[in-house]
Formats: sequence, structure tokens, C-alpha cells
Amino acid sequence: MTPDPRLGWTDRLAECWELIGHPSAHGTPGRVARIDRGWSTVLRSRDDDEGIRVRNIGAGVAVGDWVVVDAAGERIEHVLERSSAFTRRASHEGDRAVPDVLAANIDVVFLVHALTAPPNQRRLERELVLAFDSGAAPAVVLTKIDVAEEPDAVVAELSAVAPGVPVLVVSGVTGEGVDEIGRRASDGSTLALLGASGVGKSTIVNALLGDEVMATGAVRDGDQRGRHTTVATRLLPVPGDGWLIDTPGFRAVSLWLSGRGIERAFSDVFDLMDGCRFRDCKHDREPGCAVREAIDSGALDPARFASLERLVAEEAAVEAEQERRLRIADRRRHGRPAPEHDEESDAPEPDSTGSGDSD
Ligand SMILES: Nc1nc2c(ncn2[C@@H]2O[C@H](COP(=O)(O)OP(=O)(O)OP(=O)(O)O)[C@@H](O)[C@H]2O)c(=O)[nH]1
Ligand SMILES: [Mg+2]
Ligand SMILES: [Zn+2]
Repeated sequence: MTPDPRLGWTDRLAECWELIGHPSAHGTPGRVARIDRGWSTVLRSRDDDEGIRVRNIGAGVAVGDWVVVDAAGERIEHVLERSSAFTRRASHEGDRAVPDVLAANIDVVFLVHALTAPPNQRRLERELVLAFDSGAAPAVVLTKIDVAEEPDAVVAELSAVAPGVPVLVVSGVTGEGVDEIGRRASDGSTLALLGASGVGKSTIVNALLGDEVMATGAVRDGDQRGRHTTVATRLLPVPGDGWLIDTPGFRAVSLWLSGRGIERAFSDVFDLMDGCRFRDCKHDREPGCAVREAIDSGALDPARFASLERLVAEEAAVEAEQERRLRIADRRRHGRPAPEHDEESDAPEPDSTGSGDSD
């Protein structure tokens, strides 16, 4: 049986499936729609309302993943290579660099914020780096336009640090602007809604589905924080043949490294750097530094440049930590028979139950 293209199955996935010896030994790939501590709910078609529940211990799956279930229909045997994944560094692992995948195989990442409690520019810059790094196309969604006091100023301030990124202004309550989100959910593409608790992610989902599929919860009066109403990540079909991933609210977004997220999120600054006289310009006091000139002329906010430097340093630190762990694992393996279960890979599976309160 061929997997359902309306689940988001692509030629690229077909190749991955081919590589693992399809179809004789394995079941038809399905898509993870939800994860509950050790169990995955896997959909086999778009019309499948329930899916099957299988064990995913040790499989390292995330919602949105394409997986192959064993012949007995009991556990996940393979996770097909992801086309994209929104990954942050897990905040609960102390010093160790451990990835936490919030959603996989996504086409658009919506970074959701409420106009009533907008993020500062630095926070959005950081989220944009992660969003670009995911491999999906980022977009910013600003909710609660129906009750916002000075939306234009907020939109301008945030747009200034999101060059080339669409900024959508919506109300999940009145439905204003929600179509703009839904329009992107065509042809089996997958949209992910990410953002802090209470910003209105599930309210958007309900508006798009025209139904109260997801529970929503009031925010606290004072600081507008949500109460972590959504506790598990869900993959849901939306009209227009697309898919939507609703996630539990998160607070911490530490960098995980993968691609060129920083270059893309700060493309305006990197364009400036191309104009520096010296190729190895440190953008400090060198003559002919286009970055300094832009800062002096007011064209570039020095805080944005400082933010870029901080993120570069943070990424370098994660990279160094990853390399250190790889070296240790490598050294221990040498001269010893490879253990059946690599005892050194002490990274917990990114059992990104996406679980609960992912703060
Ligand atoms: N006025 C107004 N209220 C909204 C809007 N969107 C969401 N809300 C309200 O904000 C509160 C939080 O909305 P949710 O959709 O539950 O927020 P969430 O982002 O899903 O939160 P978590 O599931 O906790 O991560 C609810 O009381 C919603 O009714 C909006 O556009 N306008
Ligand atoms: Mg929610
Ligand atoms: Zn320079």
C-alpha cells in the first residue's frame, strides 16, 4: 500500500522508504499525530480519525514525523529522515547539549505572539534563528488585534527585526486575518504554531477548523501569561488539504545548531558585512567597516548587532559541547566491541513528547 499523499507524503519520503527496503518487511509508513509518554498515535491516511497507538520508546520521534511501524503493529521501527524540524536545546538538561524537537516535517513555522503582551525584538530575533534553522519558512503571527491598543507601533518594531518574513496580524476570536494562515495550508503542507502559553495558538486552530477541537484557557490578568492549557502537541487536518501542528506553550528557546539560521535571520546585517573593506573585518574599529558605518548613521540598531554577536557565541558554545560529546563517545568505542546499546549516548532520546509544559 502506498502512503496517503494527503498526509503530506512526498517523493523525497518515498526515496527514504525505498532505502530501508520497502515494502516487503515493513508496514506502510504513517505520520505521528500525537505523543503521550512512550506512545505515539500514528495516522495512515487523512481520513483516519483515530490512528493506531504504538510504542515509541527509544525511537526519538516528534509529532509530524513519518514512521514505519513493525509488522505486529506494536512499535515504531523507523523514523524516516525529516525534511525539516523545529529544534531547540532542551532547557532541563543542565549543561549538556540535548536537542528537543517540537515539530517535524513542517513547511511553515508560525511564531505566534499576542499584541497585548508583545515580545521584545531580541526574543523575536532568537526565535527567527530557530525557525530558519528548522528548514521551514518562518512567519510571524501577532494575535489579539481585536483588543490591541497600539498595534501599528508593535508591528513596525517587530517587522524591523524580521526582514523578508511575513508578519500577519490576526484575531482568533473575530477570525480577522485567520484566512491568511489557512491559505498556506494547501496541498498537504504542514503548518506549525509555536509560541508562549496564552498567546492564542489553539484559538487560531479552532478558528481555522470552525470547531472547538482544542481546549483554550484564559490568561492571567496581570502579566497575560497563559496556564498551559494545551499539554500535548497535536497534528490536525485543516480545510484546504493541509495540516496544522498545535503545540504546548514554551518559554525558553535556547539555540540548537543545525543550519544557516543566524545568517538568514540576520540577512540584513550579513549583507552589510559584505560591504566591509576587509574580508576578515571584526566590525570593531577597522577602517571601511560597513557595519560600523551603518550603526553610526543610524541605519543599523547597535542592539541588533550585539544580539547577533551573542547568538553567534551561543551557537559556538553548543557546537563545542556537541563536539566534545562526540569525541568522548568515539574514544570509548575505540578498542572495545561496540556495545549493543551505546552506553555513552546518554542523551535521552529526544522523546519530545513535546510534552506538557515544555518550559
Ligand atoms: N481577544 C482575544 N482573545 C484571544 C485571542 N486569541 C486567543 N485569545 C484568548 O487568549 C486565551 C488563551 O488562548 P489559547 O488559544 O488557549 O492560547 P494558547 O496559545 O493555545 O495557550 P497554551 O495552550 O497554554 O499554550 C483564551 O482566553 C483565548 O480566548 C484573540 O485573537 N483575541
Ligand atoms: Mg493551546
Ligand atoms: Zn566590518
